[in-house]
Amino acid sequence: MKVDIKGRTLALVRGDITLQAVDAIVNAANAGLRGGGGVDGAIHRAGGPEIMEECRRIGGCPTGTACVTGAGKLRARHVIHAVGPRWKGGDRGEAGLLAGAYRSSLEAAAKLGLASMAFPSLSTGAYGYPLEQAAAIAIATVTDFLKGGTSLQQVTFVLFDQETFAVFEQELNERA
Ligand code: AR6
Repeated sequence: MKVDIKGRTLALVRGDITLQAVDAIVNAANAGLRGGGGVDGAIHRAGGPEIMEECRRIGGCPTGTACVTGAGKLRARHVIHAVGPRWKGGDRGEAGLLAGAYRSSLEAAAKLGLASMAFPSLSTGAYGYPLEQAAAIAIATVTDFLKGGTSLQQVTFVLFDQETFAVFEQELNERA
């Protein structure tokens, strides 16, 4: 599924983000940039050890922000490590932190002058963020950013499972 936002494309696909041929893929990282399971594990496995070496040099990245490394053996040129919040019930600033993780990633890509990037669904796996609420924040934050004018020509959400894809699709249909 694709929608046009002021001449830019917002796309949703089902798949594995490590296989995407885009300028940058976004990782669902932790604040220590220590690696882990889910998307993070898949990216470090597929990209090889150089990405972790760079993460260790950076040392960490606060929740609600994003940090950039190279992409090792991946097809992408950069990995943007976005740190979404762990869900703690919704009254601990989670919504602002999740929007911040998406916005910081978009800003980092624009600062590098990139044309294309791909996001997974941040925080909705191990971090337990309710899927409908997270999808609404993800779609709203990316849509607002693309409306503002940027080097980015295409942003793709690469969603791993059918349920996540369906919820993002419904959210985008409601906003389109
Ligand atoms: N491509 C795209 N999406 C994927 C892939 C993949 N290869 N693998 C999993 N997903 P999660 P979080 C989906 O847990 O909730 C890690 O240990 C997955 O189905 O990866 O932000 C980190 O180190 C789900 O929809 O990220 C952190 O400690 C979504 O990606 C912590 O987990 C996010 O799930 C971050 O947790």
